[in-house]
Amino acid sequence: MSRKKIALIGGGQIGGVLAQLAAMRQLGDVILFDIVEDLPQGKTLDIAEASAIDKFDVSVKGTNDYKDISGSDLVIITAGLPRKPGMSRDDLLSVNAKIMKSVAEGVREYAPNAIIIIISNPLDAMVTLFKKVSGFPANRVMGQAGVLDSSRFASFIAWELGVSVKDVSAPVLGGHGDTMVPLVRYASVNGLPVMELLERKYNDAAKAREVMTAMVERTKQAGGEVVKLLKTGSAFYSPASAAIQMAEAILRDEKRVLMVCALLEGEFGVNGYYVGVPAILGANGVEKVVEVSLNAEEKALMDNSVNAVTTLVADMERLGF
Ligand code: TXD
Repeated sequence: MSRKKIALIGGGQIGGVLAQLAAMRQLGDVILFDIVEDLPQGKTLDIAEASAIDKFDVSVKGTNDYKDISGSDLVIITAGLPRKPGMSRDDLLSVNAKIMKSVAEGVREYAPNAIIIIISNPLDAMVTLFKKVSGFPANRVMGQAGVLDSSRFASFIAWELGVSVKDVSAPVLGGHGDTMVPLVRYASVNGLPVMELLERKYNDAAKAREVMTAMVERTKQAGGEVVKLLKTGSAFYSPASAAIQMAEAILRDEKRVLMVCALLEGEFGVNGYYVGVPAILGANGVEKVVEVSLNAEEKALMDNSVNAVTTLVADMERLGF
């Protein structure tokens, strides 16, 4: 079996960590693209020079030329500006849309058969735009947000309950913004409902609800919490880990059920919009959106989040994209 090829578009904070993780997990040969001269070449040289220590023999190279992404099986896109303190993800819309359009044109020309994972913000709009400009089928164009948002929610639950985070599963659906929907009812510690464990811990249902509400709010604001601490730029280790989990599921055809920003065509009552939902990821990309029932309260939260996505997409269209 020949080695897979992974192109990373954007060689900034997330792009650099992606390159290192992809190499260390030997997912395939890595090509890191950026418009800044020498930056991707410098980062990849640095990473490759650790290959004797970390024992990987995939190649890791940098480029400023789209030609070098030819033949890629998978493309992960982080090109675009990150948030500064006080900015919302949506504030990045016009500048990042312009960048995403040029990236989609480059990828369409040189990697027409690749599966695409988009990370750039505002996520739901950037995925929509890439799909539109590239004309790629929906199964090959997706966004990363839910894996990270769910990991953040799971981390807070594990820390609160004093249990291994390996046992916590805590899905977050919806758009990648303040309206995201952490699904409390489906959060579990190895199948055991988190709410019940919290109620037993505090022996007080009201207190348990209060603690859960605080964790839900922290999850929604988790990106901003990191932005505020870093002062320049946004989270980059965890978004890279999240996208690598998706990449691995695809490249190794794992059929994992992960939270993915996928095009909905009727599922969850939504048609024609990219929204975060559970989906099976395998060799064909998004192989199936997995539907689960939502109760009235969850459905209202999901509708609210979908509304935020449709408004964002309308704003982008008004800007001429
Ligand atoms: O979970 C998620 N989806 C996210 C998304 C979590 C955190 C941050 N998220 C977003 O990812 C963030 O808001 C940004 O829009 C992207 C990338 O974040 P990163 O922290 O990596 O930003 P950097 O370090 O500024 O890197 C962006 C790189 C930088 O090197 C630019 O030179 C490059 O993008 N860039 C381009 N590359 C290719 N082509 C073009 N046109 C281009 N323009 C800038």
